[in-house]
Parts: sequence; structure tokens; C-alpha cells
Amino acid sequence: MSAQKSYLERSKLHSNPTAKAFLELMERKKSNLSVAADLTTKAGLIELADKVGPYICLLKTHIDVVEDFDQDLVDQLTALAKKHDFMIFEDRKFADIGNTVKLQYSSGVYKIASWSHITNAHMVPGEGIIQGLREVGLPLNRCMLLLAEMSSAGTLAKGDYTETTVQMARKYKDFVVGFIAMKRYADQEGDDFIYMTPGVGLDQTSDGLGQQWKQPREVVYDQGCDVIIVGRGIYGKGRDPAFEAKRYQEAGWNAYLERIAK
Ligand code: 6AU
Repeated sequence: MSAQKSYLERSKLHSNPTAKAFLELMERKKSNLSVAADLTTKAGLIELADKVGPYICLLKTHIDVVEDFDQDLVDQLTALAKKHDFMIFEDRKFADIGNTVKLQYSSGVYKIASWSHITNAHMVPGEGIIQGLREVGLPLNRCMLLLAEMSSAGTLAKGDYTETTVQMARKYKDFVVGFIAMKRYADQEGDDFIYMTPGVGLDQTSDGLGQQWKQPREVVYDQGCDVIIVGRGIYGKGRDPAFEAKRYQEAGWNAYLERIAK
């Protein structure tokens, strides 16, 4: 089972170069924390990335919520990723036919494929969505996650939908390296998917808009997921982002150490 192996062991065997580098990075930084930087200004996003940078393996962006987006923001985030040694995950949640997502991924205002190491997509449109994104991303050494489950109350991503999503990931393993999921699924021969879980909070359990927050230990130790994605628990009102990021980094990492020692 990949859940029992260390990130380093897994990195040695991984066939996707970006997933391999990401697993190495997690081990090097002793971090399985991704910060969901859902801020609406360029200055706010850069400031947060610089503050939490030392504690994270992955900065997750929603680039389309930034009011004053420009190429300089991308350049600065890329420089911060180098300075602090983290990767960038644009949480675009693509959901259209292959030809359209190719354009959305490569072109337009954001040119996501040019700077984001990892992105994600819903499987609603069927297999063509992976084929379209893969055509753009593979030559650039990018990779993606499929949304197999969601953290929100009443999600329709469950049962057969989740199972088919996992099968599709197996079919396109060279580009699909993992899932947004609430738990780890049983491995089949040769599987090593990276499981990233949003809806993580140490202090609160819900936001009144359907989000449901779980403890880091529940996600990493009990459910066997690899990366905790934390937003408002870190940058929310009245919080000190560097202090909180360190707190979540420790909680996530300790749960991982406990898991691999099982
Ligand atoms: O910690 P929060 O609730 O402030 O932020 C959670 C982040 C947000 C969501 O867009 C995202 O995680 N998210 C996702 C992702 C990462 O794809 C899926 C999901 O099911 N739930 C969820 O909250 O940026």
C-alpha cells in the first residue's frame, strides 16, 4: 500500500517527473501542507505566499478571483516558489469538453499551463477533458488531479462517479497523478496516486456555506490522504498566517509520521 511508504520512497519509484519532484519536495521540507490562498488582491496574495512559503509544499491559487491580476503576479509567485521551495497548484476545476479546456488551460488572460505545476478537473464531461488538458500539459511537464470527491455538504461526486474517476486516472497515469478526495482508495498493482484533501481546519467545523472542515490527523492518519489543503484556517480574519501555517505543517507532518510508522 502506498499509504505505508514514505514520500521519499514513493518519489524514487514515481513515473511522472512532476509528481516525483513534488514527493521529494515534501520530504525535503517536511511539509504536506498546501495553503489555499483565496485572496482577491495581487498584493495580498504575494504577501501571504511569502509569509507561509517556508511551511508549505504547495501554494494553491484561484487566480480568477484576483482583481488586479497581471503577468507580474505570475512572475512574483514563480520567484517566491523558487525562494521558498514550493510548487503551485491552480485550482481551476476545469469542467468542459476537451477542445475548450485546451484553450482555457493554455490561453486567455491567465495562461495557466505556463506557470502552474498542477491543476485539476471534474470528470463530468467524460474522458475528453483529460485528453485535452494532457495535450497541453504533458509537453510542459505538468500534471493534474481529478476531483473524485468534494468536501462540501450534499456533493454529487460519490459512488459510481468516484469509481469511474479513479478508473480514468489509471488510464492516463502519465498525466493524472492524484485526486482531490476525502479518503485514500484501495491501490491496484502499480498505483501511486497523490491524495489532496481540502476542508481541513483545526478550530472550526463548518462555514455556513456548505464547507465541512476536518482535523489534519483525521485526513492524513485515519483517511490516509497525503496533502492537507487549508485556506481560512490560515489566512482567516484575525489570524497570523505564518504562525498558523507552522501549526498546520506540524499537525499534518506528525500525522504522516504516525501513519508510516503503523
Ligand atoms: O480551507 P478553506 O475552506 O478556506 O478553503 C478550501 C479550498 C478552497 C476550495 O476551492 C478548495 O479548497 N476545495 C476543493 C479543491 C481544492 O479542489 C475541492 C473541494 O471539494 N472543496 C474545497 O474546499 O480554495
